[in-house]
Amino acid sequence: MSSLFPGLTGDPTDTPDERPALRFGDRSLTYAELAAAAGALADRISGAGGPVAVWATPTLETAVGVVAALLAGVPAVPLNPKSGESELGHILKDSSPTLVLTAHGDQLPSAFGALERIDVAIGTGTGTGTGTGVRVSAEGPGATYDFTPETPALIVYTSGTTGPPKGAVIPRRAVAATLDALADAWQWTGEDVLVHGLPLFHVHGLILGILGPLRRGGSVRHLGRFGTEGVTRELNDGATMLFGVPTMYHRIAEALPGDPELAEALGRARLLVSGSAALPVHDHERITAATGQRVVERYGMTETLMNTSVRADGEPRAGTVGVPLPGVELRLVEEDGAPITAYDGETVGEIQVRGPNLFTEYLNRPDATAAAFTDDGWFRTGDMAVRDPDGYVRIVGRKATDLIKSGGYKIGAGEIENALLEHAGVREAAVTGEPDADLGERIVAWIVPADAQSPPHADELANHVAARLAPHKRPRVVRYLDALPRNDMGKIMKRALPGE
Ligand code: MCA
Ligand code: AMP
Repeated sequence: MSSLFPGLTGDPTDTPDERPALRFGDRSLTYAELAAAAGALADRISGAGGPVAVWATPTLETAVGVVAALLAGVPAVPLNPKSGESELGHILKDSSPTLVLTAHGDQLPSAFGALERIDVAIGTGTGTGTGTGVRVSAEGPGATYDFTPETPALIVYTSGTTGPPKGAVIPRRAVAATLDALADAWQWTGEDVLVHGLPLFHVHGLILGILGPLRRGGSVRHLGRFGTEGVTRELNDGATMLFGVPTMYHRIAEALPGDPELAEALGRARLLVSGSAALPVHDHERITAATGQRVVERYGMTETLMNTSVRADGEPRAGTVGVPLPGVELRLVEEDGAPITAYDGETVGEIQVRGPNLFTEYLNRPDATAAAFTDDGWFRTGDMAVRDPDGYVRIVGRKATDLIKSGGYKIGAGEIENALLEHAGVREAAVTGEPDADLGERIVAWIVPADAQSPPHADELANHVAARLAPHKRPRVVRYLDALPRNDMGKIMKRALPGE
């Protein structure tokens, strides 16, 4: 297939490409330096014979490691470096990586056992922009690595309603298709400089936020950690686009009244994009009032990459996720699967999508893969929506009540319940999401303690979940009950929980 990164051929007969590619804090790489570092690593890992794990800290090493895997045609499995023991153990067992890419000095948990580790070497040119020593990369002239458009690019783990996370196998053609469709919708070019502080183990931060600028030949500046000061600084220093989850835009909206410099910097941006969850209309309005800018929303999913977006040249409309991206077929269906033809802003149906942006399968889960698609290849998103007369899609809810979106992370109630039940002080557990102004939804644990006289403390339960799964999956609120409401079949009736 054509190169995923046309600007990264690293042909030594070319003039070294001194344009900036990646910047994390005070460390940066030009295209020539990235080609050198990732090309050398691609050579080392090309014979890996299986996926390579990437310890996905928000660093240059993660970006170089993933690019190297893509150059070599080897699938990358980005890992949350804050993963707890059982989540990490599951992902390593399920994806069977042949080695793990890390940054020098990273401490790896014992779950890695004796797995080979390669520290990503950035090279002496780091941050200096020398651009010398460029070699021919995998996708340049004389490429020797084997891959096709269907070769897996990434395996990204995503939560379901029950059980441990599933690995979504994302082929190279899906990455190319989604990034090119976004380029069309957002008039995204190599002139753009993106700023963000998203984690690098999910689609949003990694595929859109790192691979996106590299595919366009533009650059990205990663904040390491999201904060409004970093956003102000980078937008004042030439950055043109900002990507974030609604929690980040909510924090921006909260900060704006007391921070005129932030308002001015945001006013200067070419495009502000929000995704991963719904951005409340109130936050849209506060940002527009303070900056004159309209935040563009796009809608996607780990399994489908991007499906819709408000276009940069289209009419902005708060509360909608815009129109289907080029190449994406989108339909709404009734409960029985019958397509809805109405564009009336009222008739609610489940969103189903089809197109080159879709994943291939859930790794080792043919049952789950089969259940996710209709017989004629439509992917069932589980998101409920209406369509306005002009085709704008408005998401109104979700089919599964057992999926929680907190801070833009998707979290299955079942995996948290299972972790809570492993605590000796917990007899029964139910997990729900409730509205939260900052996180969108916060995780609430309903607990029947094993001993009513000495129930486990809320912090202890939060730490227990954080250590097993991940800190963002910890309950933010714990409520204690004598018994969980159950129906005649013994099934927990979450809607009957007090306050639900
Ligand atoms: C707190 N911490 C703990 C505990 N409590 N650590 C261990 N045990 C505990 N009990 C630590 C956390 O690890 C974290 O550490 C810090 O305290 C604050 O935690 P938290 O409250 O979770 O963080 P936050 O500041 O509230 O985070 C808000 C956030 C974050 C920055 C918006 O939620 C975030 O990055 N969200 C992005 C999610 C995302 O990218 N989703 C994309 C998937 P430390 O301070 O060291 O961090 S969706 C997707 O990809 C699709 C395709 C799409 O459409 O985009
Ligand atoms: P994930 O599986 O973590 O990739 O999350 C995908 C889910 O995030 C989708 O199925 C939607 O429910 C939600 N989502 C993503 N973008 C948006 C958006 N702009 N508005 C509302 N929900 C969104």
